[in-house]
Amino acid sequence: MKMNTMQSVIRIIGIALIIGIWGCEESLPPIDGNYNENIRLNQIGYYPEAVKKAVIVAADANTEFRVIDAKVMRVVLVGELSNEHQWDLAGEKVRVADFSALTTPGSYSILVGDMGYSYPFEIKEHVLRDAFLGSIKGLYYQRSGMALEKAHAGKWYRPKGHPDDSIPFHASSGKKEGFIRSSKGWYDAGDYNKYVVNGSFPLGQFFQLYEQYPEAVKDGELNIPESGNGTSDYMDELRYEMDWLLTMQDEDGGLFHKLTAKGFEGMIMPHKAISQRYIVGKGTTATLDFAAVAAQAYRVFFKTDPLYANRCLTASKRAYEWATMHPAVGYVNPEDITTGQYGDEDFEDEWFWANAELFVTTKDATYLNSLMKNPIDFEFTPGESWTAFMRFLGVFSMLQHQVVLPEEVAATLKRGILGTADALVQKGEKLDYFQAVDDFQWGSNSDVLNAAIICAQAYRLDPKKKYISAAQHAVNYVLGNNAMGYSYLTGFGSKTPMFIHHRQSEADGIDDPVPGLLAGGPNSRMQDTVNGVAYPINAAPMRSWADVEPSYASNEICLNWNAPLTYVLGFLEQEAQ
Ligand code: 9MR
Repeated sequence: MKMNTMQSVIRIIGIALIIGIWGCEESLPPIDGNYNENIRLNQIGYYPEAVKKAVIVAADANTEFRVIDAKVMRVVLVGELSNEHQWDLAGEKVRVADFSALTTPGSYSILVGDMGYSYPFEIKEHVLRDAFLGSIKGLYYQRSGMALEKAHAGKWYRPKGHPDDSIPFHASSGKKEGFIRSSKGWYDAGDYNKYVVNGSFPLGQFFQLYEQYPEAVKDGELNIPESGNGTSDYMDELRYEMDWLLTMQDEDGGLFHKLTAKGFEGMIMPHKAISQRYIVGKGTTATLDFAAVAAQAYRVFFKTDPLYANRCLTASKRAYEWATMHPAVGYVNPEDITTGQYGDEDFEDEWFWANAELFVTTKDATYLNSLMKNPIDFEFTPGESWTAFMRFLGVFSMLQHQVVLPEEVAATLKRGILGTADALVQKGEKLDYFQAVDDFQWGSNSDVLNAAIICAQAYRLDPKKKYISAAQHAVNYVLGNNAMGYSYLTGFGSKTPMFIHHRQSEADGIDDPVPGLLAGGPNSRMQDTVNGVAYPINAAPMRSWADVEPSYASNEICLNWNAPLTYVLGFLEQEAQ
């Protein structure tokens, strides 16, 4: 990633000349807090060697931009804006300010003609560290069955909600009577229910980061109740979810689909949301997703807690057995249940993921033979997420453990990922705001980031700058370089969502929403307009977003959206400087 010395020298001379031409005396308008929202950039900042491009909406031709060192109010770089582009996904006419040449650490703002200043940002190493840790701490705030103490939660402390220690079965579970204890776990999203499909899938993404970068988060870094216990705070947080998932396995090995109230609760605090909850449904997707993540759990917990790891692996194999006997049991909400369905009638991706993780963990060729029966689909399609992106998780795990793979399988996987990543890089070069998604659906921010994960894996296979830049552009997009001009991560950036669809944030009487949660993002389907949500008029796909609490289709938060953000931020913190 380092520039060669000659390039650096030329760059420094260039910047010195520019500053010389502009002179230090030129008086700059004060930065008085009136930032111009039409100058879009990553509101947190950039690594020194990163490609850095701000996007300026509706700027005049021949306008210059200047990067100002905000501490000493001095121009450090002057550049020309690009020609104007008509960006249809964003519905905007834009010019680009490329300030990649600026590599000196500092606090900056961009001044464009007479438009004024951009939001402030930093250039430094580890610039994304706080956002990375924040995105994990967001999970702590989602913990069910536990009071959040002031010492860890700050002003967002709250009483314990949803002990879930005695939950009756709904008829759809196949059980006629009885109760189970199904405590712990994270709330899925803005609602308080717990879903096995969307517990397992994001947990798999979180585990992936740990397997690849076990040192990414150390003990004591997150200020959670387990801090100081000698194991990574990250793994402590993830175990809180794994513990719950284990409770959702039936005696015969199958997984119940979800733990839920019959309908969504009102916008009230967890401890006040006391509607009766039930164990609902049982099916193949939940069972296979669990089998996959529990096999992964064996690998990531083995060093610190072999007993727990073994328990996870046994549970994984039992789940897999159940799925073998029940290979295609779908899930549809029963008539009296209206909460998240997470239904999927295509079981192939789930089979693939379970086979891949079990093979990597056990090295039993039966799993590998089973997954190699069908050609592997390497195409990335926006909107797959919890329905299909898990096959990529299987591929990533296999590539991570290439030594256990036959050579030709490893070669196929490598070719597949590099091919997809190359296509995504190319898309990102052409598409609005340099990201790779051209269809903005429910949870689009996670699509942008899932595409980035593929590029991150490509980088791990073949460390070319284009792959890491693609991942960085995706992060820049969610942190402010986008058509809404918002950093979509609550509490991180200058302009962040204030009215996420999140029951605690709505009900706690605190102005700031719970931090570290990623809003779903623009959703061109706008399913919630039926409930009166108003989107920007004639919203282009990338502007189909509204920072209003009722907008569950664009402004909710969700585990499977935080997960790829954590992964990509963690990856960049380890690999990019
Ligand atoms: O992310 C889910 C999206 O793909 C679906 O289209 C949508 C409607 O079924 O549900 C989304 O998931 C929600 C889940 O059903 C309930 N908890 C909140 C989730 C995020 O909005």
